[in-house]
Amino acid sequence: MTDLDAVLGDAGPTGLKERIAAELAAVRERSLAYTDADDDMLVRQHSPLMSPLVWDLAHVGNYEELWVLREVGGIEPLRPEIDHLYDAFKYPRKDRPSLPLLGPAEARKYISGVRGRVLDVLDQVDLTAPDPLRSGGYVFGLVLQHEHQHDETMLATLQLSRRPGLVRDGELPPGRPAAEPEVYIPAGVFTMGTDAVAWAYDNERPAHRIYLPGYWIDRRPVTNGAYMEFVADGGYRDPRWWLPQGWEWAERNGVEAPLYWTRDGDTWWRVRFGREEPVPPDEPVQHVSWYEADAYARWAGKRLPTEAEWEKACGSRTYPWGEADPGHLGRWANLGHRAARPAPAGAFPDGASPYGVEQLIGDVWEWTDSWFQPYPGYRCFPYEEYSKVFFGETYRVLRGGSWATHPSAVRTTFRNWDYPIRRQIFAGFRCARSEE
Ligand code: AVJ
Ligand code: FE
Repeated sequence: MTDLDAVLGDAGPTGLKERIAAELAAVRERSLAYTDADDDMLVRQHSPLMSPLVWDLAHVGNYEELWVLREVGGIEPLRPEIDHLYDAFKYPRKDRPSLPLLGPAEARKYISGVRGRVLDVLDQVDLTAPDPLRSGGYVFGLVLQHEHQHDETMLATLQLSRRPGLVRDGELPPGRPAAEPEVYIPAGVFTMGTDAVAWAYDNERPAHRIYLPGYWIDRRPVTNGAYMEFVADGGYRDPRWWLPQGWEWAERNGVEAPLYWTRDGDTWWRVRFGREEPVPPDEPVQHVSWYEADAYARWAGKRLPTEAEWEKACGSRTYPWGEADPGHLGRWANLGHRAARPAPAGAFPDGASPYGVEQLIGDVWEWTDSWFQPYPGYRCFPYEEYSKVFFGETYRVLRGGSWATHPSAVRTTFRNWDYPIRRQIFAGFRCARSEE
């Protein structure tokens, strides 16, 4: 059971409330920054894969109203007539532009109204109450991480829009060559998942013991330069490397390189938030689907790691580097839209795990060879539509967060998932191989 005292920390409930209020302000500032554009940009459909940005903006407020105001605060619905519009299971993303959605100004007004009342609930709520939604401020962690996840989704939509000037970039540390490209993880049992991380989702629980035979794993994510060798070697034209459904997907969609890449002579270019630039060889490859990652791994005589292998390589700590909060010290990982790209391979030696595996957290979400399934002893909380309805053999698991992921919405045990054909997300991978 999560240790409440550890959650409350030395500053106790008051301190935790201050932290929650600060994080709520920070995430809202982020959401408003990503939607600080003309109305047409916010209401139009940039891709059938994505909602209009104004949908995400109001949806995060509606979600916050559902869980904090109604579920915990017992407050009557503010605008019950709009609930169905922002229920992610009612209307698929491609149909949302045609819905009578709140316009940008109305959406901002609505979510600001919700937030004002949420801060009142935060003031009154007892964070030491036994109720699992109140205890340790779980419900606030739920809405915080939810809004940050939609902010990352909005960045993927902004990238798809190819509109320049809307997404700021930033400085990143330089990369450095790797001593050894692979790390050996010896056979043995480790603890997967968590019972201790206060705001961990139900799919990260419970902590359970797993035995893994010895295996090798790449020290860093696969870089653009390495991926270019696969492309140059005809990787996209050789069905040997592809699962049949992956080969069929690539053929049907004319996939010949990672999304946003174009070739000009011998040079690969990419469009990044509306800017054309040469693809930097030393950055982790991004915007590849699970099928492309799997094909590359096979071409390299390797495979994708399972999520258990990925998590073990982190060393069974909240973060590979320990407990230190990634938000404060940028020396551990490239997170929270510090820059609008992955950092060069080798840029975060201090973020390495006890095994010496690097850049596990941040930069690019990493595809694993695992389907999104419940852990033994999984208990659904607080609702089925976050994890449970996605379990099965439809979605592949991604780990580690990307450059666009906020530090509060990622950790060693955090599990993301998506269709294997998706590549508009900030996803890359690293390879593994079994002991002979
Ligand atoms: C965990 C990123 C797959 O975006 O569908 C947002 C997160 N869940 N609103 C998603 C989520 C509900 C979810 N992923
Ligand atoms: Fe959502």
